[in-house]
Amino acid sequence: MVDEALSAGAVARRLGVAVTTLRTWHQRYGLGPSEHVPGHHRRYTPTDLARLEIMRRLTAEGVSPAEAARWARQAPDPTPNGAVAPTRIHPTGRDGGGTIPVGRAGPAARGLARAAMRLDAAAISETIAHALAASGVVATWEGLLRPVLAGIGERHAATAGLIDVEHLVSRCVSEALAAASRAKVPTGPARILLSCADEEQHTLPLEALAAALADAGVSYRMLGARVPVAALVEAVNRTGPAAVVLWSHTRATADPVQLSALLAAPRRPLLVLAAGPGWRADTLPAGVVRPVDLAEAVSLSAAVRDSLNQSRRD
Ligand code: B12
Repeated sequence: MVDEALSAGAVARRLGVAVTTLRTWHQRYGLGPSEHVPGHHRRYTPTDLARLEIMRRLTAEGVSPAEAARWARQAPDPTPNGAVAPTRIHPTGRDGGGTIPVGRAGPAARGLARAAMRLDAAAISETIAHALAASGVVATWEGLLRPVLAGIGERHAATAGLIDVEHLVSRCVSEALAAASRAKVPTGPARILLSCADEEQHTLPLEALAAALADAGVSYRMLGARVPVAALVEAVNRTGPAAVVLWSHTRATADPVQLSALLAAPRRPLLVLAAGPGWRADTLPAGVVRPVDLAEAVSLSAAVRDSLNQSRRD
């Protein structure tokens, strides 16, 4: 039993609720961890988890917490012989009437998707912050944020709904990535310029890149969303970056003229990266590089920064 018992943080992530919510359910309604190993914090058993899943589902459907707790406590033990309780719940009712598909992503992504459907900002933020601290930016982006963002996009495309979910999750992701960037501000001149293409509002991938660069000790300057080409060229001429990463998420914002303008700038950067699914490989001007993913964008940026520093030393 001890092997299957979970910490409060692990249970919160599986259920997609905040740890503070678990604490309240424990203190007010007696739905706490029952496994006690001397010298350790109490742990949640599969039976505790199953009761909490009932609590989460009923409160999400609008049942009062006191009433939901009564049902949860009375529920027959669903895990005879210590079998692990199922953790996959298909939200209904107040959860928004559906799920966000996350493919083969792990339990944290499923927890994040559930929290997103409930518009539970505290749980969303806590899940992301925990993943960033435990696994770093690149792994959190690929294993947690990307699957959930892509799932939201998929559901939105199929139903035209979930705009509230998309906005709330975007905001929580931005805040968490900004906090991660602030926690590790690199020293040295900012040699990498990050910018969205003109009229491009999808900034999250660039924000992930910023946080990953901070993690890797690479200084950058971030211009953010919707940068007109004249302003971009002006920024290049004023700051002389070694690399420019220009993000386009959709065909509508992927005008290759923006890339040509960078290549023609008086202080032409050593490297121009056309990042994002908007760009079409066959329309890119010669000399522009297209990264395949976040990790490659980070390593190309770090490499060009290093080669510039090296040539300045020689
Ligand atoms: C969040 C979101 C928004 C938020 C953005 C908030 C923000 N601050 O970024 C808001 C609400 C603003 C928004 C607005 C719109 N959106 Co939107 N949005 C999304 C959503 C759900 C996630 C975007 C994201 O961050 N994706 C990140 C990952 C999941 O994308 P990816 O393509 O898999 O990325 C991989 C590659 O690009 C590759 N890669 C290659 N090089 C590099 C380099 C780096 C650094 C990185 C990180 C990755 C990378 O690796 C990535 C994975 O890491 C997507 C769904 C989706 N699938 O992307 C829709 C989506 C992109 N949006 C869409 C649309 C239509 C819009 C709007 C036009 C809606 C409207 N009618 O107003 C506007 C566009 C406004 C504009 N002009 O830009 C469509 C685009 C369809 C299309 N192909 O043209 C999508 C696909 C949703 C859908 N299925 O309909 N959106």
